[in-house]
Amino acid sequence: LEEKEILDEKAIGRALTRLAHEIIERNEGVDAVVLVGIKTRGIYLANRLAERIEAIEKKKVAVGELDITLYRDDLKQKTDDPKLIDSILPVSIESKSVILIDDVLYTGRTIRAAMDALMDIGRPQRIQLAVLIDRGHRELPIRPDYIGKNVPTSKEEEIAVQLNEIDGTDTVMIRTK
Ligand code: 3GP
Ligand code: 5GP
Ligand code: MG
Repeated sequence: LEEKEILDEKAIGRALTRLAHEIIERNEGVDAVVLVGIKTRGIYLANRLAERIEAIEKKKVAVGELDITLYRDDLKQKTDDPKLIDSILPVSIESKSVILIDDVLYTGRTIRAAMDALMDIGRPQRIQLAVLIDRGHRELPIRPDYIGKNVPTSKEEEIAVQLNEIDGTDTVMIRTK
């Protein structure tokens, strides 16, 4: 097992600060923006982005969360089909710019399920995607609008994201299994 750090605490902080500025610029402010974090670590990233955006714009930004899980209703079924299991959205997403936030983007299947769920909940004006790490290997035509860092990986490698809120440390590592 081999492990290499690709982002330390400072680098994660700088990436999030840049993403906050990019989100504000691309949306001409944040009046119609709702940040939606995906399951565990995407939610902490969404909260951190909201803090930064609020510090820059002096305005509150709504943060929601989606819990999407790999769902297998048939063990013989080989394909992983992620489904929404829970959502907490504090405001209506009707006509809003919803920004989905996840720690790692891989096949894109989780994001597809997240978009499906949002469309069932309301009719956002647009959906954008922000990820801390894009590790490649997309299986769907999905690309992020905001990227912390592009990390080309092999399928045997894994990105380990650790965040202070749950892991007690801020680091992103690449691991060879
Ligand atoms: P997260 O809270 O950082 O999102 O699925 C449980 C956790 O394992 C999630 O952590 C998920 O992102 C992480 N994980 C790490 N590597 C992989 C992977 O290769 N595939 C999937 N589906 N989840 C992974
Ligand atoms: P997807 O393949 O649908 O893009 O990714 C599935 C889920 O697993 C997403 O929530 C994504 O963040 C996570 N994921 C995929 N690959 C990795 C990885 O290498 N490291 C981590 N930490 N999460 C991953
Ligand atoms: Mg994730």
